Amino acid sequence: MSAAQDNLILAAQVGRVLTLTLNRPQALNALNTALLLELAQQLATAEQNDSIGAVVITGSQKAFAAGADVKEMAQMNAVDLHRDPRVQAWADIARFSKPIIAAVNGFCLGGGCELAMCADYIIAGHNASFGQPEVKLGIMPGAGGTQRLMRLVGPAKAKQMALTGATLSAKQALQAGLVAEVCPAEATLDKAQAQAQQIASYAPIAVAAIKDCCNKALDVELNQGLQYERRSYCVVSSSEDRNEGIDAFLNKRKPTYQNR
Ligand code: DAK
Repeated sequence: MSAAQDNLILAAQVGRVLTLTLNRPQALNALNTALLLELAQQLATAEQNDSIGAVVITGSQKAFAAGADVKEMAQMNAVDLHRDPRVQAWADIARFSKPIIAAVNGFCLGGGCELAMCADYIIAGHNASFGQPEVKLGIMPGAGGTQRLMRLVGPAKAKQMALTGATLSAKQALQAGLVAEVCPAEATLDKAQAQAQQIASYAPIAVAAIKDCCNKALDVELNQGLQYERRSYCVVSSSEDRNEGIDAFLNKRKPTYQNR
């Protein structure tokens, strides 16, 4: 049976925002290969769809995702790992060019935490808990957990989390810089969708360049990053939407962006 037939991802577009809901409630949304491939496929389609300006990824009230699927991983041998299709799916998810907000309630562990960190930022419900418990299974984070945690929360917290497998509460995750905002669990998705609609209402060329430049800052040293930003700024400034945005401001009207 194909992933699409399983409905492992529920997709719903409202306005310019696509919400993708992880849908394996019986396994606390554990990320099996089929689910990951379907998620990557949904994003690939959204990438080409100009009517989508931003994406929200969410799970259930109980779990954003409790990690990679341990039952599936238990069946994988070294050859399977060598040919692991999840690797490409993770890379595709991470390089999606439009903004993604992760709306996280409940367990956000292992690969679940890694997926949330692939988003541009995380909005968490009070009941959310974050962790990289792979070490407790004799393995280690395999989808960027060590690298992204180090950049988001710094060495002390990142190593404490990855080496002990301890979880952070939503409040602790906020203090550590892992999440952008904490709210009541029942408000998480609405809040993420509202912010995604706001972002999606802006000029797509500017939004994509901001995401790209912010990500670049994680890869290069300051001077290179500043040069990259300068070039991007010039490209964005040559867009028609730049003229529209400034003209709309000066004439006290709402801009209408054309993605040009
Ligand atoms: N995988 C598969 N099934 C899971 C699961 C998981 N990660 N987490 C939970 N489930 C399943 C449980 O087995 C149970 O199913 P049944 O036994 O009823 O069939 C059901 O979900 C409900 O779980 P519990 O009964 O355990 O629920 P509790 O509320 O008591 O406990 C829990 C919730 C989240 C504390 C507990 O389920 C738990 O500790 N889960 C495992 C958390 C974990 O260790 N996560 C890290 C997994 S390793 C890679 C990319 C990524 C990764 C690796 C490689 N490459 C690209 C190479 C990532 C690795 C990981 O994430």
